[in-house]
Amino acid sequence: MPDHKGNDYALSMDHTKPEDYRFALLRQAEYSISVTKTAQLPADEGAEVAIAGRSNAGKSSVLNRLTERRSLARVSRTPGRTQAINYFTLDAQRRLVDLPGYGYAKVPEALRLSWGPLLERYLRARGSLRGLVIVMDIRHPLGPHDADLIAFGRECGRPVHVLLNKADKLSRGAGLQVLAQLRREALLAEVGLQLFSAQTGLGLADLHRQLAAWLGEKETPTSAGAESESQIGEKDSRSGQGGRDQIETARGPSARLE
Ligand SMILES: Nc1nc2c(ncn2[C@@H]2O[C@H](COP(=O)(O)OP(=O)(O)O)[C@@H](O)[C@H]2O)c(=O)[nH]1
Ligand SMILES: [Mg+2]
Repeated sequence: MPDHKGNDYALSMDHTKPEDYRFALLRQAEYSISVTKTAQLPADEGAEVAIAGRSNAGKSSVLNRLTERRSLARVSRTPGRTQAINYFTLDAQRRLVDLPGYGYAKVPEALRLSWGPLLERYLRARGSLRGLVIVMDIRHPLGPHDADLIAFGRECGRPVHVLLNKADKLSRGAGLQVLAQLRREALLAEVGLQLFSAQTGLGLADLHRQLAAWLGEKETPTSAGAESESQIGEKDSRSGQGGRDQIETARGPSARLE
């Protein structure tokens, strides 16, 4: 995480289209447990959302931004926990789940092989898993590991929401171009896709809305006509919310996803 003053994200947000929705529950996040074996998983009840991404895409920074809790990233960096499934409790029934980073060359093959099956079983069988957030660096989007995870997640029937993180590194036009290009990928036909910046907070309201939808908060509708700054694709229907004009509900035949 680059240095931030405690409150500067509000200043760096785009005020031309105020998008200040926050799912307050996320601020309750507290580290609870690191899991390396299926048997250690918390009781499979309530609801949880998992976040994944290639190492260095900014997963820890996204978690920090999302929860406004810097200590969460520190937990994920603790040796031994980087290859674990890290749980963060939101309340008695809801959790955020930090999945191991992938595509990181320094991870020994033996480790990779040992957490692969855990991750696979988790994605296949976890009843309380409501959705998967996948963090990508917008400058290197949809690498082979990302594609594998999305394909596998979809195969398991998991809703997927992709963050094109570090959008601050590109001009707005260039960012939108990447978004439009990815929108045409068959693999992403039923996947939510948005620009994001853990550094500036771009797209944060959209991400909060997605998590609120998955984790079960009744959202108060935003003002009619408010448009999403970062999002043109969305898997789940979000009726009754602002920003619909910008949201193209992609519901192609699921047969397109093998
Ligand atoms: N410019 C910019 N840098 C970012 C952003 N998100 C993360 N980074 C930087 O990318 C690097 C990796 O971030 P980190 O959160 O540790 O990635 P992780 O390995 O996926 O957990 C760090 O140097 C971060 O400061 C972002 O939105 N914009
Ligand atoms: Mg990290």
